[in-house]
Amino acid sequence: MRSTQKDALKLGLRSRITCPHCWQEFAPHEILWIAVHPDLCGDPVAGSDEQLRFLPTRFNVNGQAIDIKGVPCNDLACPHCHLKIPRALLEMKPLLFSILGAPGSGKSYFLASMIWGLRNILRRSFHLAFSDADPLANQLLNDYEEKLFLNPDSHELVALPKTEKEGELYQGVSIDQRSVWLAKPFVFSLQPDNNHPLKSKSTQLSRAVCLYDNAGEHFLPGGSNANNYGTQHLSLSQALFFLFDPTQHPHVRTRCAGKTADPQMKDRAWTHRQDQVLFEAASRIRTQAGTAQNAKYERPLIIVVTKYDAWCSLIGCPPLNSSHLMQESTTGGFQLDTERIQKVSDKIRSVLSDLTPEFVSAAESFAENVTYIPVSALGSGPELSPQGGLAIRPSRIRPMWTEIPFLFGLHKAVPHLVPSLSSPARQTQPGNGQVSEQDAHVQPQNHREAGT
Ligand SMILES: Nc1nc2c(ncn2[C@@H]2O[C@H](COP(=O)(O)OP(=O)(O)OP(=O)(O)O)[C@@H](O)[C@H]2O)c(=O)[nH]1
Ligand SMILES: [Mg+2]
Repeated sequence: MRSTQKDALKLGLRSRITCPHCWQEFAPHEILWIAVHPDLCGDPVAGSDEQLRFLPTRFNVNGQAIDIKGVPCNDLACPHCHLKIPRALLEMKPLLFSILGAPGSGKSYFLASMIWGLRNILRRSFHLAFSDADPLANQLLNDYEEKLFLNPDSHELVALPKTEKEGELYQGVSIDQRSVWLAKPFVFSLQPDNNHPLKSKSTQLSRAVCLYDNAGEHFLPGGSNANNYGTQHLSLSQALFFLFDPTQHPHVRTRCAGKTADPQMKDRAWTHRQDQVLFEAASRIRTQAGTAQNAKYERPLIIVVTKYDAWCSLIGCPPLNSSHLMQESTTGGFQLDTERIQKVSDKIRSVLSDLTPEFVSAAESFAENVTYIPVSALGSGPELSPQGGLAIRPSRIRPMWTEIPFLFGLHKAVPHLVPSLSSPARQTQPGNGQVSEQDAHVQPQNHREAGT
């Protein structure tokens, strides 16, 4: 049986596979298949609306398992939670980045804008092929991208829905006779393309990138319980992207008063204690990882400072241009200017230390390596829609630096995929941590900066 299953799945299988839903590890021969015949509807773990999962005994010549009604199957499932496993995870190492933050901090818009930008910039600048590992499973995120970036009615107001607890982005399964909720992963395959200098090392360097869009309420103190595993990815993540939204802070709102028309800075303000959200995440990570409550987190903590368009007056409003952080290398492809990212981080840190000191101390008491990266998923503020919510006109969207946290995290996790700039001949930038002239390049109207 073992060899049959292994033969059927073929090609460079990993010896252990990690499920992107429940994060359990298992061997390839344990993987289940999803039955296709309509009579085989109902699975004791995945649910009564789901097709049966089974351990096959018969395969056809194409390596497809045959269900008990004789129909060849294509899809695979985790032996623990019975949820569908994209095949990329059988062949590539998983790379998980957790996106966390308070409700309304901009997670869903950031994720959509980041993925849209990465689809272009990774191939064009780093010779990396980046694609949906399972387009059906990524459908919701693709819909978000289409709404914002490919909308035929680009002058109409649109909005992404608030992520609901136990809504579309979660899946209920029955494990050990208990109903539990798991976060739905978005999985992408990332691999060197034919022009990448390390194409021959593709097997070692390729990654199955897993991302999640949780509801902010799940990160609030008390927001997770024994039946909700939705935030368990935190302790497995190779880097944490904590979305800090300055518009939620009363001091920032006071300082920016009169300098922005964003309704979130006035009557539509959200106010969550984001330092408490970070403390809560820190405590969950330590508990899940079994480390002491005072142990420092050693992986990168990237504070993604969202809605830059709304608070940029605090640093003189230089627009952020991703292409200025890439420099062409002599060996082909581009290198990421991590030095300049660090300088911008220093600048943002000093502004936040002044206005939101409790948050900076929360971040730095938790993690060893903290980097502050400003982004704007929209590039301009939303407006009040006639229905009373906040909405944006796609024609006004100009993302700023939304790919940079991912590129920076990827550089830290797999340096060969996104190398950093190390040329001594490079012009030095001002050492005072200010956003430089080049970062402050003004984009012409109606021109989306390459890669965003
Ligand atoms: N000014 C400005 N507003 C933004 C930006 N990105 C998102 N927003 C606004 O922030 C609000 C919340 O954004 P979401 O992405 O839904 O926030 P979230 O963190 O996913 O919230 P939950 O799903 O409730 O956890 C929306 O009304 C957006 O219009 C941005 O780049 N600039
Ligand atoms: Mg959301």
